[in-house]
Amino acid sequence: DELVTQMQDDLYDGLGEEIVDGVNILLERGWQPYDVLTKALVAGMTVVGNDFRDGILFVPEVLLAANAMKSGMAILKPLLAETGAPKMGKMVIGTVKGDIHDIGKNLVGMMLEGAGFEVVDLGINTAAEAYLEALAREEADILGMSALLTTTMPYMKTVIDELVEKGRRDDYIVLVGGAPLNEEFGRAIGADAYCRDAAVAVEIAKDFIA
Ligand code: B1M
Repeated sequence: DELVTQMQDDLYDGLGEEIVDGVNILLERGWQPYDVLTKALVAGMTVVGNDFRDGILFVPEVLLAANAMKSGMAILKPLLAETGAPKMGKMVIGTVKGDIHDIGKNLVGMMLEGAGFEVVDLGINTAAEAYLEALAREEADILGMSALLTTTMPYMKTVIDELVEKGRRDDYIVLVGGAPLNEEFGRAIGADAYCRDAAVAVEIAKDFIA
């Protein structure tokens, strides 16, 4: 599809208004919000990520691309959330301390809301105390943590260890995700599950709650 290719280019160039237009056009053409999200926005961000890795793009450009992506996600959010699905449970989610990547986390939150979960988003750079405090205050069922850096993913273990130490580990289902993680890492740090993407996170959360 030409428009999808164009949108991926626009995302690469950090053109927020064009992304908003593209999202609206695809929706008018009858695309499902989830397809717009994955096939246009997430796929476009993958291209950005590759060129960032290869030293072709730098932080300022990637930041523009991320902001353009967020403009598109803002349109999709209410569409993904308005499903009238029965209430499933409550998740506290946040990106771990030292890490400011939030697009994947936001996406997971959006999809979970769409599936009927209540989501309390602690934002980025979240310290263990903040997770523990929010889990108790919100009487949450699930803890979700996101990390995009190899240097911040070990912090997930810090949070889980803290839960263990306080005797609260078994009170919550702990789900983790983020590009550098894998299933083995999830097991090693004592999480209940590693979630490859937002759709998988929804399926796993549902399985645990059911
Ligand atoms: Co950063 N960055 N970045 N960055 N950045 C990566 C992660 C990197 C892989 C790029 C690269 O080199 N190829 C690299 C990490 C390398 C490593 O650790 N080995 C990197 C780096 C190095 C950095 C800086 C250190 C760069 C610098 O300053 N020199 C710096 C760090 C800042 C910090 O956090 N302290 C930095 C900064 C930034 C920006 C600010 C410019 C921007 C973030 C903007 C924002 O988020 N608001 C940015 C971006 C955009 C990226 C890439 C290009 C894209 C990330 C993204 O949004 N992907 C990224 C490249 C990449 O990932 N390949 C990169 C789209 C998103 C939908 O996918 O986040 O994977 P993702 O989420 C998925 C799944 O992983 C999963 O579901 C999501 C949806 O399907 N998931 C979960 C994620 N979290 C989950 C939680 C769950 C469940 C599933 O809980 C239950």
